[in-house]
Amino acid sequence: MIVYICRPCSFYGTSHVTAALQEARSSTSVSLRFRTGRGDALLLVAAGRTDYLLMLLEGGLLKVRINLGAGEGEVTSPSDRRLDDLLWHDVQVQRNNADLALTIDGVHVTRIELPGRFFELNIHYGVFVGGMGDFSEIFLGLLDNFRGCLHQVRFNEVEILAQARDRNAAHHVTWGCDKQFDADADVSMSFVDERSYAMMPSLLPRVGGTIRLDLKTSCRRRSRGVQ
Ligand SMILES: [Ca+2]
Repeated sequence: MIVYICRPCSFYGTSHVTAALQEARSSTSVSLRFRTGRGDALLLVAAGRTDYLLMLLEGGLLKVRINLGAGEGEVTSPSDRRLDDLLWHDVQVQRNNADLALTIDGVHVTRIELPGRFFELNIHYGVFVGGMGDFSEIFLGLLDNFRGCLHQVRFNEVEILAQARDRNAAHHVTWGCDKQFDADADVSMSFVDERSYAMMPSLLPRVGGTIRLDLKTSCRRRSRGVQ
């Protein structure tokens, strides 16, 4: 028996994890824990040629969209409880044939009945977590990659993160929940390579303005600075 050691995993908005998987089951069980400050992001997709199961954040709520081949069913977490608050949240999706239940933090349960007469979720391309990389066989809309921490991501019996770490199928992630996700406005910011940038939308009025900042660098080349 293979025993995977489960650790949280940090995603930075360009990260994703994959698990090659082919199966056709009439029941599905997905669970994960996440924390993020972003309200719109892809969490997980299990992709077949026409079937799929998609979990995403939209406006701070968690949505599950699933297509077993006869059209899409969708279930959303309670609208009075945003989940993009940087706290850990537990998500469980349990499907038996047409009956789908979404449970948030062990207490908030939402159920739907899925359409159709056949209830196998046919997965051909595998499971993608946090983003889809170059995968484009099915189009599920334009979805931002996840940014934050994920832990205990389980699709049926597969521990996705731990398996991906051992099989080199984790891209641009780090292991452990990065302390940058706990940083408040008083903590200084590191720009770690030439692609790093910070964006301040709508900060400056059209007539101009001033930005003040303290800078510490060992780089002697001139950067392009603020545009
Ligand atoms: Ca199917």
